[in-house]
Parts: sequence; structure tokens; C-alpha cells
Amino acid sequence: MSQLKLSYFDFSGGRGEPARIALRLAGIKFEDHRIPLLDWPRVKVDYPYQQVPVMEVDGQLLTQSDAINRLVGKMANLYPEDNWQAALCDETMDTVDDAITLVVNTFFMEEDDKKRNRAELVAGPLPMFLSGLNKALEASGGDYFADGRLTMADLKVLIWVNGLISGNLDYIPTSIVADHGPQLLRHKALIESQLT
Ligand SMILES: N[C@@H](CCC(=O)N[C@@H](CS)C(=O)NCC(=O)O)C(=O)O
Repeated sequence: MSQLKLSYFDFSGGRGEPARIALRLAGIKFEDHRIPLLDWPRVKVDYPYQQVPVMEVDGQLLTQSDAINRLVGKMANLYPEDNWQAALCDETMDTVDDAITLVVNTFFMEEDDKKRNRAELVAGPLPMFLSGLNKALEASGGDYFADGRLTMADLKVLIWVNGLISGNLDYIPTSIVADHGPQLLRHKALIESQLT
């Protein structure tokens, strides 16, 4: 059994959360290394590309959340074996990551810039991503994004949707998912029912 250590920030959600959930769900032992946000400016130089999540596997470092999600998904049987279904799973994770990047880019803006930038996201790009994912979910049968079963794609969408409706993102209305991706809320309920 490999020694696993997953480093990410000390909160629930974000790019590190799908791998945490998958490892827990599969009962795979790992060190859940949570970095306090206040420590980050001091410790970021210790991480490749100065970003997290980072997964350590027997002392070797793996960066990039979706590379980590694929690895963990294979370990946890939450990643499709079929090539086409695996591609759909990747497509969903990459789409969500594009949308995450748009919002993360606004995190450290001055308040006025943040307000204007987020209003622009709410006016176009975020509804576009939500309705696109809503359609993709319907096209794959309405319950799961790939393989007709729970995969890493579902966990990545769930965590992103939970962030959007959390009320923690100023200037992004919590109704945005209901307004532009209503099936994603049904999907959220289905996936969460399998995590308890
Ligand atoms: N493409 C990378 C992006 C990683 C990334 O931007 N991580 C953010 C947290 S979600 C981060 O480390 N931010 C801190 C910083 O850039 O200083 C991935 O998918 O892992």
C-alpha cells in the first residue's frame, strides 16, 4: 500500500476536496495535510509551482488537481475504465476547472474590481458553464456525468456547485445554479446521498 499525503488548504471545498472525499469514501488511508491559509504565503515556496493541491505518493510529488483526481479516481474505483467514458469524465472536470479559474482570479482583487469582474462573470461566463454542464448531464442520462455511476467528475461538479450556492462569494447570487443549471441541484442531492 502506497503512503499518501494530500496537501491542500484548511477548509472544506475547492480543488483539493474531490480527492479528499474519494479517498475517504474508498477507505484509503492518507495523510490529510491541511495548510492554514495564514501560513500559505510563508510555505508556498515549498510546493512545486507554488500551488495546491499536491499529492505525495511514496515521497514523489504530483501536482494539478485533475491529475490527482484521475490517480485517486483509479485507486478508489471512481474513474471509468472505458476510454470514451473516461474522456467524458475528464471533459467535465476540465470544464469545471475552467469555471473555477474565472472565479479564483477575482479572489485578491480590490473590492471595486472584484464587484465589476464578478458582475461580468454572472452576466455571461458562469451561466454559460452552468447551462453547458446541465446539458451534458442530461445527455449522459441525467444522473451522472460519466459511466452511469459515481465518478470523480460528479465529485468535482458537486464541490463547485456547493461553492457557488454557499453565499461565500460576494456579488455571485446563490440562485445562479437554480437559474442556469437546475439539474445540477438534483445531481447534488443524488451525489450527496451517496457520501454519507
Ligand atoms: N491548475 C492547478 C491550479 C492550482 C491552483 O491555482 N490552486 C490554488 C488553490 S485552488 C492555489 O494554490 N492558490 C494559491 C496561490 O496561487 O498562491 C490545479 O488544477 O491544481
